[in-house]
Amino acid sequence: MADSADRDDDKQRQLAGDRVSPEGPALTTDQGIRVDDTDNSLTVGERGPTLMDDFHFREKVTHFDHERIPERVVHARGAGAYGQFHVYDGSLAEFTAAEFLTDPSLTTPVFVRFSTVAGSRGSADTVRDVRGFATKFYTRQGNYDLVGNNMPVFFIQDGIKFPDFVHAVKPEPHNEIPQAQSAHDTLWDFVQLQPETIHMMMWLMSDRALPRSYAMMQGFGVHTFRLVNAQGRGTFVKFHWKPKLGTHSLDWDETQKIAGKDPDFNRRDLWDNIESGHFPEWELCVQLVPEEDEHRFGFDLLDATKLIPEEEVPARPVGKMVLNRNPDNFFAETEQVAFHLANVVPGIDFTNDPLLQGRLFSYLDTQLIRLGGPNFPQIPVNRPVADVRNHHRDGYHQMGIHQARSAYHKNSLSGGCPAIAGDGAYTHYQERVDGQKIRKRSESFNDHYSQATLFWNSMAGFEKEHIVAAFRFELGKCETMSIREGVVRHLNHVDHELAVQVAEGIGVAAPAAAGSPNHGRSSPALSQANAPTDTIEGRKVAILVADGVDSGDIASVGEALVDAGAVCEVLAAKGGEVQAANGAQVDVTKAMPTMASVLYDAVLIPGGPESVRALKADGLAVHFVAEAFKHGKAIGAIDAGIELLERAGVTGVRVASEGALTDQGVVTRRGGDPGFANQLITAIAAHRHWERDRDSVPA
Ligand code: HDE
Repeated sequence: MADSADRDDDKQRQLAGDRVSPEGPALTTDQGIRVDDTDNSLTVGERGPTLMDDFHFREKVTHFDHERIPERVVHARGAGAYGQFHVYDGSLAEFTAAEFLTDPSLTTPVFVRFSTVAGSRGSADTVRDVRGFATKFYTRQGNYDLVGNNMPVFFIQDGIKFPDFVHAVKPEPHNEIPQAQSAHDTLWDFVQLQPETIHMMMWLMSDRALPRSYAMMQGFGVHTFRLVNAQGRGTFVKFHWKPKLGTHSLDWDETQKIAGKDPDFNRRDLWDNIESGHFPEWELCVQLVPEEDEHRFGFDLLDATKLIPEEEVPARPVGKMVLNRNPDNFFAETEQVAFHLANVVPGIDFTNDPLLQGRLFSYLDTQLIRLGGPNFPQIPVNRPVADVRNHHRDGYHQMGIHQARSAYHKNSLSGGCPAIAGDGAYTHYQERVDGQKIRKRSESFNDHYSQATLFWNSMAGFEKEHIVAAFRFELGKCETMSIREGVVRHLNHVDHELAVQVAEGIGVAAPAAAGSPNHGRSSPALSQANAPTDTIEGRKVAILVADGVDSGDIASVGEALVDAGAVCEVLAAKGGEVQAANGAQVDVTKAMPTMASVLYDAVLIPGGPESVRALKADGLAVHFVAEAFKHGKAIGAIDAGIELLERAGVTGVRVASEGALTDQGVVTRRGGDPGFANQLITAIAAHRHWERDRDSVPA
């Protein structure tokens, strides 16, 4: 008893910055020497020089001086989480020997890191960029890394072009401007001279580059890989992750504002959802192509600038991944995690995609410098759950104490250990390859426009508008006119109307006739407008209040929203509490000046004439509603709350005269109507209401 009381006392003293008892858990140096003062250097007298004797000072500052490691050359900014993968029953045993893809009784732990590509570690989350989606499966057969993106194709076809591409998209070398932006001359110069980029540029200019949440993002392995079954038969495979919450994006204007209001927007969303038990979920899907069908497509399966339309080869769901645990330490886990395309388990193999082959070299190479030597697989987040035994020795940061005398194969001194595996060993797919050594791109890689056209044709009207606006913005920032013209020439081979619309916005002469005829084919699976929209899980709703609010509205509607999985926050002019019309105290979650409508998915304005009068007189509240309307968000307004809509310039929308009514995602109610909450839930689940006349709203 006395012991635990002492420990409690120690804890209290520690919190107060005081000393602990002689046995207590005190601050120490790296050598375990207990330290009694970490706030004052050792000096000669109170005002004299600091002494070299102060080993604690020197160790503390030296360690600090060495805290940074180089950031990733690409994908520097990221956020990660742990979770689990389960394969479904009726698995892939016919196609692969990978145990984690065939045994439904297994729970495979995973670590996933999401990232942006171009920006530095400290850049904003919501920039226009591709998102990395890298998954490490800690399988019993060893680590398998699926290192993908949120877009199914890539900018280039051959790994040898990667340094060129990255140098073009990164900030320009003379002035390191712009940070994490693709709107600058060097990128678009690369694009105009390298037309294989065009399909991916269509994706980059689309809403896919602005994900609302990592949990609302698809993932793609991009390359064609190979599954190999126990008999050694191969099947081509494309990997897809499909999010349970559907695939949804932010508005471009909104992303730019969020970059200032909350640069950690996506990272925070991932963290908060896991902390509050809204665990993000994806289904793993595979597109399988028998080897004998390799040449049945109008493009080359080895060309990473092409996708296989899901209408041609369905994406078959094979398992589910849930992310349910945040890391304990960002640096130790998210920063030090090392993914590598070459980390494969038996049953999964590569193809001769020249981009994929380039990646097989790059990842280990970059990690050797980034993580300071060859022993980074020993860092906890990188360690396999499978046993590791080999003859690798020494090197920087070696953590193992190898006891065997022989570090070579074969040996007799250690009983021949470790022995060579029999069953369960990785065996490479026995593909027959012969040819001459040449530097030449296959002619089957030459069609750079058909799939860009397919993508364009598949977009809903609002998605096309966003793509045109994005090209106008990006090319409008290009200072070199000939680069703008060059890109328009390529777009004219994608779709004439697209090229004309872009040209008109950037001061370039519109092409007179189409560069190539539009083939007219589309793939509905490519449009986010066809994404499921039946849940509001993880959506954030702002409830705007002031003194005199109708607390009954907050309670009844707020409860229904929370029950449906949303997060509701009460915002008022100041933090603390407001007094409801019935005298009750309503806790304020956040003060309005610290937040903004761009940080929420929807707004609710409860009734209460006095509250609404105050909100109408508050510019921040008025702007909040106007901006939410401009960004197409669901808005709910009850009784007097409807007046705030009018004050915010929300016109051209029908509002309820009695009962509940939804028009263009604006849900209004006068008097009691239990249907209001459900209508608001439906409006939020629809994600955005692009059909509104948004341009006339000055927010
Ligand atoms: Fe990467 N890529 N990449 N990449 N990549 C890296 O590896 C590279 C490519 C992707 O969260 C680097 O450890 C080359 C395609 C993700 O830690 C580096 C080529 C796809 C991540 C590298 C490609 C990706 C990386 C930088 C062309 C989608 C972040 C730091 C041959 C399928 C992983 C590192 C994480 C990271 C090289 C092309 C996805 C330099 C040479 C295609 C998600 O090795």
